[in-house]
Amino acid sequence: MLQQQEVHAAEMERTFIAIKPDGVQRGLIAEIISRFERKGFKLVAIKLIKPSKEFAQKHYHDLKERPFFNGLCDFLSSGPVLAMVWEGEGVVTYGRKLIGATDPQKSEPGTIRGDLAVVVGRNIIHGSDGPETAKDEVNLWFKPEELVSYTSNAEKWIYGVN
Ligand code: IDP
Ligand code: MG
Repeated sequence: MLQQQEVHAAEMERTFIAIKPDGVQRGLIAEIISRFERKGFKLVAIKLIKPSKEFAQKHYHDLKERPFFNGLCDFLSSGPVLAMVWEGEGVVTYGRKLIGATDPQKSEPGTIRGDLAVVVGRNIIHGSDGPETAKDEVNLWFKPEELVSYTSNAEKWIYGVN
């Protein structure tokens, strides 16, 4: 029989979240991190990097046939990106909800893109779109030793597990 705490640990998911150069340049780092933190998700990795164009092309490889691919990769590699891994129950799906629709014109108010962005080409944040993509993106952006496993004191209050 799994103990309640082991079940809890097994349910933990991780997702890759990045604040793109426009979000960093506009001073929105604290605002965006705060939304994930206040929800109850746990930060397990973070770094500020300027990815190369080749790296950006790898990250967005599934979009390589799209007309905006080249501009998108130029943009991602143009400035600092704040790369993060967040952990929590349902964090992949709910992270996307916090972020809002790809086009900020269609994002609901209350979402990050809905509140803080206006056009699709400058929508300030990236979030993995599913559990498999999340694993691939975490592995692409981070080495295993950059991921920090720890118990947060708040967890028993967030999940109701003793
Ligand atoms: P997502 O970021 O919501 O997952 P994707 O379809 O994966 O959206 O597209 C990746 C990124 O490509 C978007 O966040 C946006 O910055 C950019 N993008 C998507 N569609 C367009 C477009 O029609 N024009 C310009 N840029 C786009
Ligand atoms: Mg996507």
